[in-house]
Amino acid sequence: MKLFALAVLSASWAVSAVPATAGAAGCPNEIFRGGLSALLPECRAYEKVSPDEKANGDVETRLGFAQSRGAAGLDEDGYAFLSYNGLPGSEGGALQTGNVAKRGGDGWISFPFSPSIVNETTIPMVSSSLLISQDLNKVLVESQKPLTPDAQPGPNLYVRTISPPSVQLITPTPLPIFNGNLYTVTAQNIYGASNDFSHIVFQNRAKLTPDSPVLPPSGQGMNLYEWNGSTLKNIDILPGQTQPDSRGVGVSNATGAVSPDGQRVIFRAPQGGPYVLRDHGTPIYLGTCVESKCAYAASRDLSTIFTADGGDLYRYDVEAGERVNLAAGAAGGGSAEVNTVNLLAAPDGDAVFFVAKAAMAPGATAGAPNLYRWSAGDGIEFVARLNPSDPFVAAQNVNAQSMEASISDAGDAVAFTSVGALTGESPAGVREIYHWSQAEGLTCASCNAGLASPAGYPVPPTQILGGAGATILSSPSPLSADGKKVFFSTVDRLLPQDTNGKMDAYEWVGGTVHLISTGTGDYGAEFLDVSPSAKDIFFVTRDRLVAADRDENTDVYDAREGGGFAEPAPAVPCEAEACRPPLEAAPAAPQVGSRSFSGPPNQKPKSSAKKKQKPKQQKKQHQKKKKQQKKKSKQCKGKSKAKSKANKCSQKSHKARSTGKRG
Ligand SMILES: [Ca+2]
Ligand SMILES: [Ca+2]
Repeated sequence: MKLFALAVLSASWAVSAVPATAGAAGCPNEIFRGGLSALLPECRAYEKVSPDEKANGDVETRLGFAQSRGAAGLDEDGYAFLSYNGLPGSEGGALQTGNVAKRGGDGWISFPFSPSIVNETTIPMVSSSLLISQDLNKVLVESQKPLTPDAQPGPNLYVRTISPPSVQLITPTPLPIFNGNLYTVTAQNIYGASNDFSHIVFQNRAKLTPDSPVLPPSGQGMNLYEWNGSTLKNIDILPGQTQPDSRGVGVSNATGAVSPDGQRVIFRAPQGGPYVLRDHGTPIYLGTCVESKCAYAASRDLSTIFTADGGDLYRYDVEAGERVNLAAGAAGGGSAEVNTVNLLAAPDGDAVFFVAKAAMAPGATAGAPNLYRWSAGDGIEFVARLNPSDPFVAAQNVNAQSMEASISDAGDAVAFTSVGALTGESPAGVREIYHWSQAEGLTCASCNAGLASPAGYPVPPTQILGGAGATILSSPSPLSADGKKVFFSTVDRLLPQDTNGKMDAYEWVGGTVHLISTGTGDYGAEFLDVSPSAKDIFFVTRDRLVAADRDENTDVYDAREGGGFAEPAPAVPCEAEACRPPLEAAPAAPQVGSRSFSGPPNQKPKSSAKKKQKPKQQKKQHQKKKKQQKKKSKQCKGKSKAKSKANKCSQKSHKARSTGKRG
């Protein structure tokens, strides 16, 4: 199959560096740190990531999906997000559409990538974005509208490249339509892809290859398919079988089911059987799991596989073909009682975090859910005594999000949630996010020490593990790759300057917490994701943090280290829009494709109950805020005459409270 150019995506990446200018306060980007940005730590400055024109829709709305999130991927200058109404010029038009924003010299530019969902026939048109590459340049999409000349009519899967624009068909025959598209692929059916998207593994009940069994649209069993860049194969044939097993069990792409080179794929054998690794086409059984009682975690390249099986912890070295019981002897002859729900492995496979009831290291309690770290160099170390209801102990390991834990690249630090009051800084039952590192021990990153009524950590810190791609629906990493910073949202007031009583995004580093959103916004903010270097911290808010944000819709923001864009000084300080940051230079025209939007009127999604769409209450609040702003602006107008900088009016003292090392 050939690559076909996509005329509608004619734009290409155009990224140039922002000039650095020495500033009075020591930040090279001081001239871009006006307004609310001046309050940020680490020379960060606010940048609006989502575009001005959003078809009067929100971005990053959940749209009824449980884990509908954007992703920073491995890109330092990009972010993938969902727009509620579709950006002008997007093919997707009406409903939820996927977009990638890239940072240019003058601002962020959005590239919509969702295919058309225009209903051209009596059959419901299907279009969904299923997986995005880590470089945010390739997207696996399903489209009922043919995107290439070689596509047969019907729902097909395609790999769409954003820049330079191209699209490639990967299904030789369309997914059958039966009773409303029951064969349709969802993000949960995607096992993953190689880094370059030349290998894509997904499951579907449809018979898409000659050797695949015919399965009814619903019921037991799945066919497991691998696209290898040119052909589609059924890879669900296990040793001793001549027919596809047709009962492969999904392993989420978020847990890294496909190696970066596409040569290794991990999946589960029939209904709770052992994990099976396909290594360069050869299936290898990875244990003797009974029913659903086993967990796995792997190095990023799938050369090291950890399994918790029968109370023990195993490490399988794929190159050597060796399987070692890491818990043998550690429990003093008895069973280690290793928890079979979750394992969390370091990307290089040299460390793994696990829970076990046996006391295997100093500090552990026999019979309790002890969180341990095993490493090649240090053996088994005790980390913390978890609560039995904590996600790492109890949440089914269907994907990386459910365990609510994240590991550093070197495997020497972990961030996780617990309701166990592990450091005594919050009442039992309040969920907090904890940080543990070999060097610093256990610390509560989100605890509200010394302040009354901690509300706890309200949103699960979810993550992208070492998989080859992150879905659009995947989730943020609460821990920086170097393991030194934790990011989260909380309604707790962790700093005196957080006065809004609303959720805000925070950064924890070295025992100190910093506000990343303002702490004073009417609507508050929610953390989304960080870039691998943690230079970019993405969050969503309805509050306007830069002058260029003129709408009541939610926007994705980046609190970027050394960031910010040039804003010309206003002609008259603190006049019409008093006390707001200076106006930003006109942004470059959004590169949303070369054709204008001409779809049908926007439709309401079926699952609208959970969406954040300007509820009446919020509208009222906004009107109230407008009045307050007017009032404040008058007050400020007076003050501004005495001030040299217009934006001083909105500034407040922002000294970070050092919480020190705890626990
Ligand atoms: Ca707050
Ligand atoms: Ca806005």
